[in-house]
Amino acid sequence: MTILAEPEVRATPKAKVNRLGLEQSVYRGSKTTLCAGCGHNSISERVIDAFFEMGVDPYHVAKFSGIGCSSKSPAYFLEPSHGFNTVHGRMPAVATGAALGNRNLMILGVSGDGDTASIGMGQFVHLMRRNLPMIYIIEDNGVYGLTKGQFSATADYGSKLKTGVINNLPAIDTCAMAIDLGATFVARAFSGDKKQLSTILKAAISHRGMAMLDIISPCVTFNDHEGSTKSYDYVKEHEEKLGDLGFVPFFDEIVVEYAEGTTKEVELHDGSRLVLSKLPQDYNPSRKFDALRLLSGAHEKGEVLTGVLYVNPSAPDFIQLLNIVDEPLATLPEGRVRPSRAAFDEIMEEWR
Ligand SMILES: Cc1ncc(C[n+]2csc(CCOP(=O)(O)OP(=O)(O)O)c2C)c(N)n1
Ligand code: SF4
Ligand SMILES: [Mg+2]
Repeated sequence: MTILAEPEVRATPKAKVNRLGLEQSVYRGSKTTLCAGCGHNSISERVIDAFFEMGVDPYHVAKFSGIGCSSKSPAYFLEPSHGFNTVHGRMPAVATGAALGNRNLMILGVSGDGDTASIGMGQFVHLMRRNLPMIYIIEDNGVYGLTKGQFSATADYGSKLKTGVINNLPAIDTCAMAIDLGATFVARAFSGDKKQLSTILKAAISHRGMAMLDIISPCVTFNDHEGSTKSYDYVKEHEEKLGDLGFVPFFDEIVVEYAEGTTKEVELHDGSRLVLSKLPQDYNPSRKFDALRLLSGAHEKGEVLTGVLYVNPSAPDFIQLLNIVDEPLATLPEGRVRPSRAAFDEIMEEWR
């Protein structure tokens, strides 16, 4: 008689879940159609990680973008979230409307350097000064990638296109502008620096107010060659980090060690802590002037200063300033948003 061996019972490894019980796959999106190696793809991966790890409810996120390769990115992450791909440079107006219409949504905007600093500049500046609670990401490659690589307004003076054309116009620094105008969390990162970018994204998720992140994101097709100051090689060689970052989410008990005397702790709106270390001695992330001085100094040296440059967790955001009701406007019944006949007549009477 043949004795059959017992089938081997193997436990299937359980997928890791976050504090909402969701697997990371829920935070993914469609397969990317961007070029292989595009910095924008790395940013999408970090967004997936950060939203998963922070346990953000993807059903309460609304993604907005303009037009460009970068603006296509929201299709590649957070599939269950609301999404609105707007007109070129007009994302801020649409995102503002959504934020006011439903204050319970977490607003995430993704733009490009062309979408923000050229056609969208008028909308960008007002968005920053309003301190709208949202995360605004610029995937910054110094070119209009989607339209075949013309210089954008963030291209550095003297940088060279693949065609040999030299940029003879000064660059716009979106971080310096955002700090000056009133954004309350401003950072610069590099798409290839996984650890730093994840930390900055997680801190931005915890901030209440405008979190503006300029992420240098090389365009491997039109702007990753010798002579470009936004290529992988150039940024890797010239990146100057503004301290190492450690972020401790409020629901996680990770203990991070920092060298004595070289740390600066910032309490964010929700009580999470952002710890910056190895800062220059006189650096304080709550002082606008210091951030602007450092940015300007790095720029003069041809360096890319990365890190959280400025944080102000106590400034009122646009929704608080408008003093609108606590419930999302979108859920108010008609009886509360439409004046009664008598109230309407009274108003009209005042104008007689
Ligand atoms: C009103 C309008 N003007 C011009 C264009 C052409 N256009 C499409 S994308 C783009 C620039 C995109 O550059 P950027 O925002 O830097 O995105 P990237 O592709 O580099 O990620 C331009 C000029 C357009 N689509 N609509
Ligand atoms: S053209 Fe440039 S920006 Fe657009 S997907 Fe390709 S590498 Fe990315
Ligand atoms: Mg671009």
